[in-house]
Amino acid sequence: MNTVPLSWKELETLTNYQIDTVNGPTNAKAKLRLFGKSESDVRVTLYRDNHAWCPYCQKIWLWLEEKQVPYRIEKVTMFCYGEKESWYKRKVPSGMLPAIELNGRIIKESDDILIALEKVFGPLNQGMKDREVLPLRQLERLLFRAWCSWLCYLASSSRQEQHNREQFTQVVGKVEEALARTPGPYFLDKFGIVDVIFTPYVERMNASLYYYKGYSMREENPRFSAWFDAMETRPTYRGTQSDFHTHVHDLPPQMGGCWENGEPQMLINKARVNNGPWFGLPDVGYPEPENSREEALQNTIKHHANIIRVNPADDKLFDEALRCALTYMMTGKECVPPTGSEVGLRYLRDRINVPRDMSIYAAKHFRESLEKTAALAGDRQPEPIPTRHRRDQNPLNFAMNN
Ligand SMILES: N[C@@H](CCC(=O)N[C@@H](CS)C(=O)NCC(=O)O)C(=O)O
Repeated sequence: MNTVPLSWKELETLTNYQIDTVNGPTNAKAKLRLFGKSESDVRVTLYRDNHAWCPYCQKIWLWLEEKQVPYRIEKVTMFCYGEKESWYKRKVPSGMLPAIELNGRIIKESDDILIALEKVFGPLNQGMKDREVLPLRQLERLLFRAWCSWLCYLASSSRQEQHNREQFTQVVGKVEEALARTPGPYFLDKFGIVDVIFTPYVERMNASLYYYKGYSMREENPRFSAWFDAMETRPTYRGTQSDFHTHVHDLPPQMGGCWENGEPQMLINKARVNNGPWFGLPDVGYPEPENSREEALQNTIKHHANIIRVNPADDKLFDEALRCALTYMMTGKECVPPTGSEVGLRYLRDRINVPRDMSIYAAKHFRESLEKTAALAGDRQPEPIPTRHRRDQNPLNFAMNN
């Protein structure tokens, strides 16, 4: 039976999702993090990108969260989705991220930032220059380079593609050996700096190789799998963690291109990441929190005016279609959206950003509801997501009505 979409007021009564962005768990929305301390204790400002796409920023973010150092966050635009703020260029002329201001001094380059932070706040269990840490830092760069060689260059033949794959999996083998050297799931005896250093790119490798190469790093490597599981027990990591859909579409403009290999498994994985079902993908392994639908609803209600304004569909039509999708998400009752609204619903499905907009399970529910509701109207798809830039995600469009 078809259901009438709930009004915005009615939808509001279905969620009381709230988080304390300042003292609560790690989250992408915070502009200030205090961990129960006072604002006068803040000595650090982290400059990171608006969308939480920058891997080097994630490294610093995770470190500060793990150490519970009070800090401020200033968000800056990346070149691939908009124009760099002139106030930031005055501080950091290259515009590169991340940077920190520590006791009034600007520090750039993520490794130098970590070394400077360690000097003031102490190491995160192990120091950047420890004897055990240095070779693992080098191994992380080796893995990074093997990943880039496979993903970001067009293979001239299937033999070349196979060679690039083998080079990558050989380095993965070395990382598996390194993980096997300690009894626990982390790189060293306990969680520490090495895990933080590996996190951003391993997360991006897991997503991109699944989608562009049909290779599931997390599922095919037992030590990596255990490491991911262990990382996901940490609320700090969960707060910074992204999903496959976000990464596979944020990486191409940042990396200068990602090349599909066209193999059967790759095509299956690609269709699944783009069109769902999103539950069960190896981008997350911890059990779903009970309130993930409420989180998706709360964050959508908060920004609905902007979400409707930037959508290519007519505002009135899309307002109703969006409420249909949210009604379905919260009640489980199908709600047929207006004719012609499926493109707008899928446009939004493709632009939910994890963790910027909501956490991973909230996004899965929201994507599923948008797709399921769109399918009731038709099968037309929006224009493909751009790969050379992501100016469709320019934060200026969202700032206008806030
Ligand atoms: N070696 C630098 C690399 C930083 C880097 O490549 N940052 C990229 C983002 S991930 C950047 O700021 N690019 C300019 C932009 O995208 O606006 C570090 O470790 O901090």
